[in-house]
Amino acid sequence: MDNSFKSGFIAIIGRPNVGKSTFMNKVIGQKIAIMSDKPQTTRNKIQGVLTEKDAQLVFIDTPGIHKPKHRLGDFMVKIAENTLNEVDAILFMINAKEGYGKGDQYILDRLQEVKRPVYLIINKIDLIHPDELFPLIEKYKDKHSFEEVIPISALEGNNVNHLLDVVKKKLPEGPQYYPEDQVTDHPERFIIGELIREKVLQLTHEEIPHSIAVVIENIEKRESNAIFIQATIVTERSTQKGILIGKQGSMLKNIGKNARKDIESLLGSKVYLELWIKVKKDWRNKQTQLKEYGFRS
Ligand code: GDP
Ligand code: K
Ligand code: MG
Repeated sequence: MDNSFKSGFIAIIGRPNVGKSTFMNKVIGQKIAIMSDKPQTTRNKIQGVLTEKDAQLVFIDTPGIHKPKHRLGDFMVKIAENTLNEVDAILFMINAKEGYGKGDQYILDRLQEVKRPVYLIINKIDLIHPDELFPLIEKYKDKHSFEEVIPISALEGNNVNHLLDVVKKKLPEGPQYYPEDQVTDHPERFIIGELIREKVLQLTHEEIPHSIAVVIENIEKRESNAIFIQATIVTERSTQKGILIGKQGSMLKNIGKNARKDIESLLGSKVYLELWIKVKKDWRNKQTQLKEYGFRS
């Protein structure tokens, strides 16, 4: 019998929207990475820690790897690429429904220089017929020497435990990096900002989702166990500010209502959320603003 404790860092990479954050939350059993149907939802690196009796798996949800279009995009891609050489395993995730594309080739080219085991994770198998799986596997097998190919549905949970077993078995012996009750490396303040950003992503369209940042100004515990939070949504133009406020404030009200629910379940207490909107022209291209909003490389 093998009594050793195994541990390691596991990067999840793949094109935008293949389901990386969904997978991470499923594994951790808690919402620590926000999800939406918009590409570039995830901007920072987020670690999710899964601790078991005999192992600790530290998953790293990276921003998608893609060709950058502005400084923020540059920052996001750099984070994803730097991560690859520091980890013990890489999960390269694809969308079963979309199949092979240029975006995958861009990532596979980057993987050429990386000497780490790469697992091909075919996600969203709930969306395809089983017959479609084999040709898909054949297509990708030519492109890289994968450690193993594992089809899953991150949303429904199919085969996710099998994936964990396979990856765990091949991790090196190692220490428990984090206490067993810690599920993420980010402070609550960061996740609260992300949950607010997620609601903006889910409720708005076109250029709005990518043009905003959320700054948590204040978190205060008040008597009676309620938590009072003030946050600012930063946007690039006053027209965008108008959209975010909505008719008679309806949009902002909705963002606040939905975010508050998620924050309450994160913190386990009653939350009062006060949202403000501020315009900062072209913040995504300004180094000082990027730093101020927490994007440090
Ligand atoms: P990311 O950009 O790779 O982090 O992708 P997200 O986790 O944000 O997911 C993008 C979209 O795909 C969301 O709308 C998810 O609900 C959806 N999604 C993720 N995994 C699955 C899955 O296994 N099946 C289906 N049908 N949808 C999924
Ligand atoms: K997404
Ligand atoms: Mg994501």
